[in-house]
Amino acid sequence: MRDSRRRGPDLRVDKERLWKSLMSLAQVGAYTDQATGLRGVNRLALTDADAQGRRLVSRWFEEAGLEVRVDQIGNVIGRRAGVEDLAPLMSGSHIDSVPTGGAFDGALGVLGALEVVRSFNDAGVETRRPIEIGFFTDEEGARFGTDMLGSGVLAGRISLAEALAKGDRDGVRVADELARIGFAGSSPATLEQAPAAFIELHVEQGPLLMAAGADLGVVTGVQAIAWRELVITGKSAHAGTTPMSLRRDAMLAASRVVTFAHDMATSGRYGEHMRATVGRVDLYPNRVNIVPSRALLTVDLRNPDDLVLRAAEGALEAYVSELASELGVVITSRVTARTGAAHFDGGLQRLLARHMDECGYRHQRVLSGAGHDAQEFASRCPTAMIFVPSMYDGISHNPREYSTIEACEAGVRVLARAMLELAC
Ligand code: HGY
Ligand code: MN
Ligand code: MN
Repeated sequence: MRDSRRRGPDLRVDKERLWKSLMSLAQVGAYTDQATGLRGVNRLALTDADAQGRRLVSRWFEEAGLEVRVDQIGNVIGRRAGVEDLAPLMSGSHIDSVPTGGAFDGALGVLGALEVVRSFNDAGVETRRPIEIGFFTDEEGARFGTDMLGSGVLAGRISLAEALAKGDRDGVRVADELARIGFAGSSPATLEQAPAAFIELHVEQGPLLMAAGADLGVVTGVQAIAWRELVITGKSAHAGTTPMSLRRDAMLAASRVVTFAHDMATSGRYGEHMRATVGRVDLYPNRVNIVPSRALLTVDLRNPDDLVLRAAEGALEAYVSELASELGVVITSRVTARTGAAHFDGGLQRLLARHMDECGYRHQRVLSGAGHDAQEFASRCPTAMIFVPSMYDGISHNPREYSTIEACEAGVRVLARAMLELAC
């Protein structure tokens, strides 16, 4: 009898089937971007669009013969039994998106892992280890303010209670949204058994691989990330009658924070890779003839080095308290997300690089500027990521996000080979 546990050279992955799944999922939450006229994706976590995507991908998991479970934070994991009852090999990513998302961010990692399972099924592959593939709740953090929420709970970094209690800008809670969309699962949101390994496929969302002429990236780790929410309280006043010296202008304070953060990132004092972004400003009353009394703004700081990031955070906090007394406003600051620099497993990196070499793919090591679910697993098991090049200078969190079918196929082919080796 043919050895059903093929270690064989190459498994055929079906790039057309992969692409069809990617493009079908991209229709869920699709919108036309005002600025570019491009079709983008808006599947904010736990919205109806996310729920529709969840149901679609869960059905695909079932059609691929997976035993699907939903956990208490809404993570959805499909299990393919192994010949032996060993710790599973895991792969996956997210299908929630930012409001101006593209077809690939997260989706490629989930549907690429599904394509591996479909290819194993086609080839009659049996693996020693069970294989588990999944999508994790609110990886983006764009709605509830904390990124890698579902995978952070699963890996034990965030408590389930804390995650369920998180609210969006309208005060709608995670727990209520999970119940509303029917994804308040019952399976424990804990890794009772740490996976044997976790591998995530993802688009680079940056320019490095294309610039280097690389076909794929072996990800060395993820930079440190800290998100803050600042609330600035001043005093509303008449725009015409209030002398400049008597104002407590929340918008002026907010604008000073924006320039401080930008100058901090471009000064070189925190290294060449320091990043600072004020992505959200909510202003009140937000009317033409009233000095703003309240500004809520978010500050996203990132650096490859944990200590340097902490120093930058300290500088921001010190600036904010000086600014408050200078402008006569009150400023509160709350950390809403924080993940330290993550380092991926060296052995798995070498395994991925070997498979890329055997397939003839040019590759290079790359540190991820974006956060990923994989970094949560890195604290629990050997973890690695494969990057697929992003076109158009790596633009992402923008409908222009694009990777070619050949690049996606290359990523899935290496993922399949690595999973076959690790699961057999
Ligand atoms: O913000 C990030 O790095 C990721 O897109 N969640
Ligand atoms: Mn992502
Ligand atoms: Mn993203």
